[in-house]
Amino acid sequence: AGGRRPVRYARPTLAARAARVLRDNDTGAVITAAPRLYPHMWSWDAAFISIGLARLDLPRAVAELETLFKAQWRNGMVPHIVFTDDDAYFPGPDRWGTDTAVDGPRDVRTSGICQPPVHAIAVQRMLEIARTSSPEERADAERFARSIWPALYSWHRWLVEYRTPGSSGLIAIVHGWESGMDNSPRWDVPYAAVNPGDELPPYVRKDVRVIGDPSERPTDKEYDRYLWLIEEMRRAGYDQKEIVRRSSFLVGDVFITALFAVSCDVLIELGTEFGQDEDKLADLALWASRARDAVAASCHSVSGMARDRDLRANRWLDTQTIAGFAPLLCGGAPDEVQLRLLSLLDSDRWCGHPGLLAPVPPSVSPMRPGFNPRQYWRGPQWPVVNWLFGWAFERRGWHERARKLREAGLRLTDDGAFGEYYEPFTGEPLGSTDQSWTAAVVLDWLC
Ligand code: 9YW
Repeated sequence: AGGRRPVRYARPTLAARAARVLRDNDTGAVITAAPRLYPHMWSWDAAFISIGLARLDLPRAVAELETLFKAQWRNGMVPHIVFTDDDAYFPGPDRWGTDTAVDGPRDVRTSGICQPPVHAIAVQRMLEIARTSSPEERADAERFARSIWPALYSWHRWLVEYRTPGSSGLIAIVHGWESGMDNSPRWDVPYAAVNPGDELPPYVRKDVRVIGDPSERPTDKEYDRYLWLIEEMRRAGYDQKEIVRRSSFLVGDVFITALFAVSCDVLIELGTEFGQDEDKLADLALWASRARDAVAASCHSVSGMARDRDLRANRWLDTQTIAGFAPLLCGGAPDEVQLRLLSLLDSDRWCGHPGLLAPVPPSVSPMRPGFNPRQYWRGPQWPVVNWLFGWAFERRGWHERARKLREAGLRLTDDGAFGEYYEPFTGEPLGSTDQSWTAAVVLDWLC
């Protein structure tokens, strides 16, 4: 990690540095999520990266999403990692063993799980940006949005077809990595039921070699469980129905469900503009409304916070984290609940905490027992999560709130280190530096 904050960059310099990070992380084939820690393409990172790139080089932004969607599985799943040849990251393609998966892609090697569906949002944002540019860029972006639409639709259809088991209506994940919030305390209860057997093949972590301070990363015990779930899936040959039926982890993820609802709305907007099939637009409308209802139904009666649901143990997970604000992303909760959530978000339990360097919502409330200001998804602030709330607030017409989140995000990141995540009180960048998606959202905030 990058140590203390030496300097505050002025905006033009910050923008130039962010652009350089994206250029430097470009292998020619993909823009890696981070230079050393993550030498591959990650699914939701690629979406954010394309948004940042759209300001710099639209064809490169388009190519990035095309590369991701070339790795889309034949059943519609967009995989969470598309591997490059670099072997500095574990688990790599051999450990995943998806080469023989029936639905896997040909020609590329990928992981066997997914990540949050933010890709439609990225396409729409790229289009908006291109429309402020030249007529050629505008036409290119429109051509791209039209051509990628069916792949986005089939990705959303996969989430509905394979990942909405049971009656909660929530989109289910089969691995904490699918949430994008790997070791969030959201998953502590369901992970406690994952028992890595003696049959877990041995492995050596590589992340802790790159990040000098292992306390910023998930623990070994957590990693055993992550690897065990992969082992289960691999044994099931990545047959989704089988995995959802049997894996030892199955959780309705309220944050993904909210993002899905709003991404379906965005796809409808794009599809309407580009004359896509009416039946498909109707599907998307139905999926969006079910997802929104599921998010609203998950809200705790006292706190108002949205909850994940452990679908194996059949119970709500009351752990309060940033994901509890999911209804603010997609709407659909009763006004009174929404107001409660907004005032909670502003309160000293979250953004209004007097000790924060910048009023960016931390991954876990600093007032919560177990809050850890340095460890990954257990306390630090993540600029991309801030971007998502800002984007959603803008879309919902809450311009002043969106502006404040943007300003706060820029205050957090003006050290120019482009940390993967930040210590909320000191603003120390943690995890990787020169993280691509951080640079990308900073670029979007600055333009
Ligand atoms: C890992 C790449 C990814 C993100 C995830 C984040 C982290 C990878 O990095 O996971 O090996 O721990 O949790 O959301 O996509 O930036």
